[in-house]
Amino acid sequence: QVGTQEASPGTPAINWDAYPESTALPELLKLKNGTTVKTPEDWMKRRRPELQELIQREMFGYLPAAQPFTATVTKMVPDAQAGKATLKEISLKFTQLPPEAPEIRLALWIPNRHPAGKIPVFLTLNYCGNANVTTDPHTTIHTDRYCSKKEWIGQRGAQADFWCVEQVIDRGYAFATYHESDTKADKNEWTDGLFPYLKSDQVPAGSQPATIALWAWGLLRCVDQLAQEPQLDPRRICLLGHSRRGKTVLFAAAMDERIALVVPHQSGTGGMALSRENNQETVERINRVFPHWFCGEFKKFGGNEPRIPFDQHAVASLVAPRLLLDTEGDQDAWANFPRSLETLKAIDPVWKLLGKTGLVGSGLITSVAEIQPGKVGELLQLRLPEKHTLTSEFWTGILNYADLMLPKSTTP
Ligand code: GTR
Repeated sequence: QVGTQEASPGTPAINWDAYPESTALPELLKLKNGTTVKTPEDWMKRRRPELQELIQREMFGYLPAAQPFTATVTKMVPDAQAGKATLKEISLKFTQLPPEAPEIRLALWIPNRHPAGKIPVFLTLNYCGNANVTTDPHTTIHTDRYCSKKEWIGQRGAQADFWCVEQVIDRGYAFATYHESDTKADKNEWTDGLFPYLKSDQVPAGSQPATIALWAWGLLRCVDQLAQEPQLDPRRICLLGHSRRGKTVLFAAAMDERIALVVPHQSGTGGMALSRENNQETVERINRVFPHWFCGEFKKFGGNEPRIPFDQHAVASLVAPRLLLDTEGDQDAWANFPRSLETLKAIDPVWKLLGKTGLVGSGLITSVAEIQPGKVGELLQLRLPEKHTLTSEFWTGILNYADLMLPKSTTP
């Protein structure tokens, strides 16, 4: 089974010749065969697929193929959020998987008042159930899925101050979310969720999709649905996740070009922070404490970071030429915001190659007021005086950035 100690490839099988040591970051703009990447086409058609293959095989496991589903609206409330939004609860049931395979329960709030045209949407992955994200009394409470924080199971609005759904709605954005345990519980067990149905005999044990890949897969199925929603703008689908879920949204956006803006909030090791010279959470520790997040192959790099044939800059580079807003708290050292800023610097040449601005100046701003036309590019770190959490002030920055940088609305 992937993610267990047995799944780890183990030292004897590792041919370290295939993983030459380098403390410098592996080059992004060079193909495996040594050819320099010179054109946008070289990047998009040749280098990007190479890196996608590498990060899946060695770190996240292979993202399973999309699955067809039927989308059933299980609840529709036109005056949710005190009349400000229409709540749509949609069950995604996978038609080619056995009937006992769990469905994904997507909750979607669409603002009732918004500027003319199609509506942009923020999609998020939640920790303990859709009813947690808002105090809105209409959201269905589910208690049948795993959450390590037991007191939050079924607790309406437990994370309302964190998700700020009303603020998002007031700004004319839709808000969508699903509970991670629909696809995979956050623990080192592999019998629940969708893993039993999505693992593949074609994939080696050490590269089976691990938890983060399964969560990302679920988000991408939600994107399948959101892109079909007649009121929503498929060109303005934004993804936000916090911490382990920040790692997840970064991977999802790396794999799927439909994501216009990704916000890996305080994503740390395995997310925006480089693994090399990471003086906070090491690869050894993350693999030991959370053996189920990354695939078996990734275990061999614990204590061997210079052997990783890529680094997190390779994951983040796959978002090019789209928008990547790295939000950090300056009291959240564990997430390693300096090494995340290094990632932004390392990937900037890719945006420039694709004809984009990339970073403006150092790429770091420390207040929301600095989000102004011409002052920020597609790559930005917004670092606020905060701990390891999401706040209304972060949302203000995220929404201001989205207003400024997303493509303009398409008319319906
Ligand atoms: C920590 C873990 C981090 C981060 C965090 C979280 O314990 O070391 O990588 O993911 O959990 O998800 O809040």
